[in-house]
Amino acid sequence: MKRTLIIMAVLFSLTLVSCGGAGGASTKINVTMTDFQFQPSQFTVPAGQEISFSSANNGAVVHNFVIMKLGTEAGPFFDDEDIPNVYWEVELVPGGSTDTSFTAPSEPGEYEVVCRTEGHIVSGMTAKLTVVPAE
Ligand SMILES: [Cu+2]
Repeated sequence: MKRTLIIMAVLFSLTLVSCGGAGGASTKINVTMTDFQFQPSQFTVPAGQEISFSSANNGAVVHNFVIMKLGTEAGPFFDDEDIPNVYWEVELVPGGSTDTSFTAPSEPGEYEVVCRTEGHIVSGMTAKLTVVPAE
């Protein structure tokens, strides 16, 4: 019972946060990967919607766009224990690009995005996906 209340309080505060700056929700993500950055590194999408995802790897090594599940983070290094916490991911070889899509998480909140290639998180290859309630 107590736990339920805490979860509800967290969800409520997340709702307040997203109402504060929810202006730019989009069903399109267009991101460039370089060594070692996502550009841009902040995305806002509506919950549960189909999101078209376009990306190019302009770097010299393999990069990934990995969305972690709500409430999980990969930490400084992505390892085996992080695999069950992956919500969605795509991998691009150097010079590669993709046009694909995924379904946005149904739960509003802030989701961590990382590149799982070894050493890239500590090199700064992280981003934030904000999921806001669909209208
Ligand atoms: Cu990377």
